[in-house]
Amino acid sequence: MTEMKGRILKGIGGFYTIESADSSVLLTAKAAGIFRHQKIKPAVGDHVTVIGESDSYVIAEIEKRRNFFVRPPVANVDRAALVFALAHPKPDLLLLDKLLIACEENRVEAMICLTKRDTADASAVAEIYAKTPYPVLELNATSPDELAPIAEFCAGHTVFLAGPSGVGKSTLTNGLVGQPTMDTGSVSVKLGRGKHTTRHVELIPLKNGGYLADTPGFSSLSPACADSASLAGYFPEFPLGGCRFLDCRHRAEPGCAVRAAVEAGDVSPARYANYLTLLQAVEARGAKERRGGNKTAPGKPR
Ligand SMILES: Nc1nc2c(ncn2[C@@H]2O[C@H](COP(=O)(O)OP(=O)(O)O)[C@@H](O)[C@H]2O)c(=O)[nH]1
Ligand SMILES: [Mg+2]
Ligand SMILES: [Zn+2]
Repeated sequence: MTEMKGRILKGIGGFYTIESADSSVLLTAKAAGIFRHQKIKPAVGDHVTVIGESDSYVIAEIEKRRNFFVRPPVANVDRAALVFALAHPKPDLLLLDKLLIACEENRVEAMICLTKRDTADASAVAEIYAKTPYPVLELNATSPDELAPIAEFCAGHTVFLAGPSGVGKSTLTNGLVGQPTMDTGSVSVKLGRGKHTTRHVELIPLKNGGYLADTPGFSSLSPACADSASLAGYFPEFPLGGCRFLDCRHRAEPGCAVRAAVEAGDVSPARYANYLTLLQAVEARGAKERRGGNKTAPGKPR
């Protein structure tokens, strides 16, 4: 009877590929029956304890997750490179800010990776993020010489690349892992989407240690940003706590420190504008939920 601590790299049809903590052993295990009763499903990225004999290993324990992404299911991601092209396609900075919020919510350390620098100037986008804590990298993703900083950011971590299609995610993946694993550039005409549309996810070992979660895109990353009060907290460069009103939403309230910071040039007007757009969306969603809530409680006295 052996007992081994390791990590799930892959799971297909109820069989999980588990790498031992020292990376010396790879084995296949099934989930212990108890998880089914508890409605817990092991996920790629889980840190687990495996017990058993050769031929019949069982996942007996799953460690508490740092975070969990649903589509595709992957646990314990700690870093993400948010990949946006400077041109072709032109960068959607509202989407970038949404992904940054999702990273903040899930305690994933984000870096901004601006590709296609060989075709467009990066200074305008770089300036918008200069006052944020996020590292910004500008590069030509097709040039292997330029991958060192992103490789360093990923090394030793569990990472994913997120961003729209056509920005260079597959190109970067191929540069970061040992051998080519992803189709690049080719969009299947029949399907109208990238070829890499498989719903299963796998942790691919990186050249310099760590893993890349081979996720197809960013759909798993829609931010929850629960309510309008917490939204500003996901903009780390906003000076919170300095506003006159405790419940300031940083719109037109007098004595707002965030607006003052925008005027002083310490917060980018573009980030602030995206904050206002998202604030409105969160409030609209909140109002809709409240209306829905009333409908489901018809007997409630007024
Ligand atoms: N000129 C240039 N082309 C790039 C760059 N990054 C990616 N590409 C090209 O853009 C196309 C889409 O890249 P791909 O990696 O498939 O994007 P994905 O959809 O995000 O996976 C391919 O033809 C790449 O060769 C870059 O930095 N500069
Ligand atoms: Mg791709
Ligand atoms: Zn304020």
